[in-house]
Amino acid sequence: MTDTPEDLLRELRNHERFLLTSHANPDGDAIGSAVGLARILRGLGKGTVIWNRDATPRVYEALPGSARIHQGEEPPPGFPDGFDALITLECPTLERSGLEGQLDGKLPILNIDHHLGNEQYGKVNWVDTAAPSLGEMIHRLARALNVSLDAQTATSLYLTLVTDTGNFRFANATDRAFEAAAELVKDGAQPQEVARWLYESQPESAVRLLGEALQTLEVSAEGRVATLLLTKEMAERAGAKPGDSEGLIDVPRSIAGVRAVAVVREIGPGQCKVSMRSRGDLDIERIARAHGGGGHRNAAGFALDGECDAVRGEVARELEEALGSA
Ligand SMILES: [Mn+2]
Repeated sequence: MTDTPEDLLRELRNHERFLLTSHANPDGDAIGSAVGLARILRGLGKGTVIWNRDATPRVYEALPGSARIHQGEEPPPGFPDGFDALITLECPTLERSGLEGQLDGKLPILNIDHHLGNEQYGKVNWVDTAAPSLGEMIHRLARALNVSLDAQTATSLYLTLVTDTGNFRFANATDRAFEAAAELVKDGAQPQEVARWLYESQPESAVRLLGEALQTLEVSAEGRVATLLLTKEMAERAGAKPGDSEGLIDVPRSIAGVRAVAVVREIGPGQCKVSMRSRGDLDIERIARAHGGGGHRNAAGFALDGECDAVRGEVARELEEALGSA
């Protein structure tokens, strides 16, 4: 466990107006960490604004404080002169925040992350790759700053643990994750509330869309590759809204023996978006990169022109090949 660096604590104490931002397509860790840290800093009498380039996914809108997040292509009002420091939350590169090229060195950057390969682009860089979630680091930061957490802040940080550990199922569900969770619950975090937002708040259209998509399930390579299609027509039949396909990819992933999955989504005439997941050391980032996309070893995606069916066939073949050479 890396200690909260003194130079970070000093920067937080010495500045008054913080802009907080996180990465493209923010997840529960990005949202919960930002909302939690903003509340902690406000508790110290600091001014904070949270801005993300991309919108908050619907499931996290229930988190108190998430409505205060500014969102849009343009940085928030007052940028950069109205701030005296920028805090980037789990952005391995500054590009992930969308603020690259707009800073001109005007704001010192405090870079807090738990990802491998962080480029240490900040004035201060606190990167702990063993942290179960960024929110767990923010929890430690609060203690180092001697700030006691109220229930809302605790719930924000608890949310980060639940989402980043897959509800305490992944390899990062370490003793540290459970210890932090226990402390946050003591501080008033509401696990039942968080579970309701994440697992019991689906719109009917999302469940109908799942039903449509499951009709297209194909399994190949002796049960090791599973793929789904999602066409515009299916989305229309389900009455689907943006975000309804969120989490869909976890359904084929739940099949016993499956090593790699893909969801091929039609985004326009003859245009598809491919999302992939894999288990263990099966590297699918390589496949995504070859098609001009990206991601991580076990979660990657790209866009490809072609009819959905043909794209699905090609993706399935590439996943089978990757399995063969893994
Ligand atoms: Mn994270």
